Amino acid sequence: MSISVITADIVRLDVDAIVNAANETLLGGGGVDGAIHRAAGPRLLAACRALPEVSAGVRCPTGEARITPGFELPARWVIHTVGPIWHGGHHGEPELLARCYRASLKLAMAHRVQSIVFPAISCGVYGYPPELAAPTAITTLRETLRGSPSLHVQLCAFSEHMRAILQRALDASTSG
Ligand code: AR6
Repeated sequence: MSISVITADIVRLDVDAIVNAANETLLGGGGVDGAIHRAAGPRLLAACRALPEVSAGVRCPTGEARITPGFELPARWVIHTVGPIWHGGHHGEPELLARCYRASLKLAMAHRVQSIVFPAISCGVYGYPPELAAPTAITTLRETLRGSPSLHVQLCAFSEHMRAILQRALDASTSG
């Protein structure tokens, strides 16, 4: 297992799976979700729409994940997960964020994915402070990846600021 930090537009990456920071409808949105839908083409929206609703309008509850093909993306799969909206940190946000990483990795492993890239789930529109999200992401990945030596995980920043935060959290987790 390896974890590294990169700066990139996630839709351009030629890996087995990219993770989408979606919303519970799975019908697209702004941020990385919008970019992924634009790059994957309309079949992605059709595939998402075809996923069953677990309650009215909800195809993926917060903290869970779903998988679709990547269609026109270089990535073979898109793993859609729904991060928590930040409400100050005392509404279960860290556990829900950890569940996103766990659920996404579990789906990846079930599909024999060997390379996967995560965006900074919840750190955009959903308002999760990156300094708090990064250690949770990395700790959860490390715990979940124990025993999966062949999986390559990349954390994808979309700005230098986010890259520095992710790299610092990764360095802290290896030196500890
Ligand atoms: N490649 C990599 N990272 C990106 C890209 C990209 N192309 N575009 C944005 N980011 P956000 P959230 C970064 O808002 O906070 C959507 O409308 C971005 O800079 O995409 O989980 C959904 O439909 C930030 O660091 O996701 C939901 O309604 C990170 O990705 C809601 O936003 C996540 O920002 C989800 O909000």
